[in-house]
Amino acid sequence: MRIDIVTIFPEFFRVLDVSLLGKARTSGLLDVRAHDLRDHAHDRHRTVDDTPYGGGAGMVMKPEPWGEALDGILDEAAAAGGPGPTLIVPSPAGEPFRQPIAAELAQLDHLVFACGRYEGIDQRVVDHYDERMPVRLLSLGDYVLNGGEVAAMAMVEAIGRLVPGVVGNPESLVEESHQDGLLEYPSYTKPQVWRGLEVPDVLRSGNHGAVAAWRHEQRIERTRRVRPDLLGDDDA
Ligand code: JCK
Repeated sequence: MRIDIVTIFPEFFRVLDVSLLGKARTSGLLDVRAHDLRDHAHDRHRTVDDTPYGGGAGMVMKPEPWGEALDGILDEAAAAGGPGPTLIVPSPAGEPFRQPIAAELAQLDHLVFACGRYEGIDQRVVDHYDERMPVRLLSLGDYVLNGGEVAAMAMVEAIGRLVPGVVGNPESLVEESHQDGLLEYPSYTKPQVWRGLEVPDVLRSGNHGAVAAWRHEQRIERTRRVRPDLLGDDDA
């Protein structure tokens, strides 16, 4: 999978070299490239923002550098042949990014992330590229970030680990795909007693049925406590 990221902070994405995805990158399974939007701003100060039409606080990202940067990526993809890319725009106004979307995007050959800053990107950039390629506005969650970079990083990690061969243990992915919308059970390893806290006896009983039942019970109890919405038990 090829992933292009357009941002005013390309160095931010160097952290991907040291994460889980590092090996997949060097082996060529994942080809992630960050591009500096300012390379496509041609005034002396490499300006990428301007004041909002209609007034209001803050600045908005100008469309021209985005047009030049994204056209460059689209032209290169077209020259290489193969399926065209999908554009992902992290946005507080986007559709919630959840596991089924990660799984869907992991099937694609080429993703492009447009990371905004300030109050976001001129809407015409989304409207224009929506006519040329699939475009997804996605939100990491219901809180406000300073820009799209942290959201893009989380999405790249969630999508990248679902690309076949990227995660070391495919059994973990199979187990995940059979998940039923409950939270996980708590995990324990050695030592048996740590700072006076014991591993639950049932986990050392050797009784696989009892272990499975206990874990299921724990999952339901945890979910009821912190995520009643997942059980349809919330009052939302
Ligand atoms: C992309 C710029 C900063 C901050 C104004 C008025 C709500 C607009 C995101 N889950 C997520 N939270 N935030 C983002 C995100 C934030 C971004 C950009 C993604 C580009 N910013 C910003 C405040 C406002 N708002 C009411 C926000 C933009 C994702 N994904």
